[in-house]
Amino acid sequence: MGEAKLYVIPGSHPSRCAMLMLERKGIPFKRVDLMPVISKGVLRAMRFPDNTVPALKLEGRRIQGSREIARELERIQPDPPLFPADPDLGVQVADAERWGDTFQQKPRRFSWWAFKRDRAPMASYSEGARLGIPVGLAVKTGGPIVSLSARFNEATDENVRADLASLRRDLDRIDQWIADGVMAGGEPNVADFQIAPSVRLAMTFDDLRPYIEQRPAGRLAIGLIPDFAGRTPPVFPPEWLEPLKA
Ligand SMILES: N[C@@H](CCC(=O)N[C@@H](CS)C(=O)NCC(=O)O)C(=O)O
Repeated sequence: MGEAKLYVIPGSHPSRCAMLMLERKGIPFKRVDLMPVISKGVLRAMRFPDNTVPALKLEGRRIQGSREIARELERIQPDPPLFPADPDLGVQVADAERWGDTFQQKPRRFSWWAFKRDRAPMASYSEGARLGIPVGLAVKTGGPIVSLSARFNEATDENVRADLASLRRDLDRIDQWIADGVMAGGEPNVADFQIAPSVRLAMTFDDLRPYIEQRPAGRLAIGLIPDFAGRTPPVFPPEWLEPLKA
């Protein structure tokens, strides 16, 4: 097997999902760190079909998207499995994974909304990354990247406030999957790997961590990813956090 190459953006939660799955499968890979926005051009130039990370080059094939990568890894290296053998559980896990793919958008929007207000915390998400330029410089000159990313991801006040208002329900749903053994049921599965990085990214927000860390969802995220880089000090208007308190 030629060396796998995984293209990521520092702090990107689906990128972390792909890294976790490659590690779980014991497939060695080289991580290539890209800057947001610039990543799009690089991936196109590399002849990937789409312009998002994670993007994986594996045995000459180009696989893009965390869910596609999960399936390809399972195909080439069935052990240890990412998908449960039991068909009923398999359906539930696949449903949770699909939901997790859309849930990704919330912590993504939180990040871009926050960086639009203050770029300084961005540096902490790039700890250990190799971007080709010093992280401090990337952050200093990163205004246009942040504006564009906030726009691409519709990180508006209205959307972020709504995302926060529904976050408690999302966490309840994840906790229920954990209670039902769909997630966190022993060997980590594809739903764990898909959802935990999103929860973990949300936990890098000082505003959100207290509402997540004591929950089963929070414990799962910390357990699978103890070392997620990044921290954002309080940033959301307090009234936007009210629904989390109820
Ligand atoms: N649902 C896709 C989402 C991929 C995605 O949107 N990735 C973001 C980073 S988290 C990206 O590449 N954004 C482009 C950019 O920031 O310029 C997956 O799971 O792979």
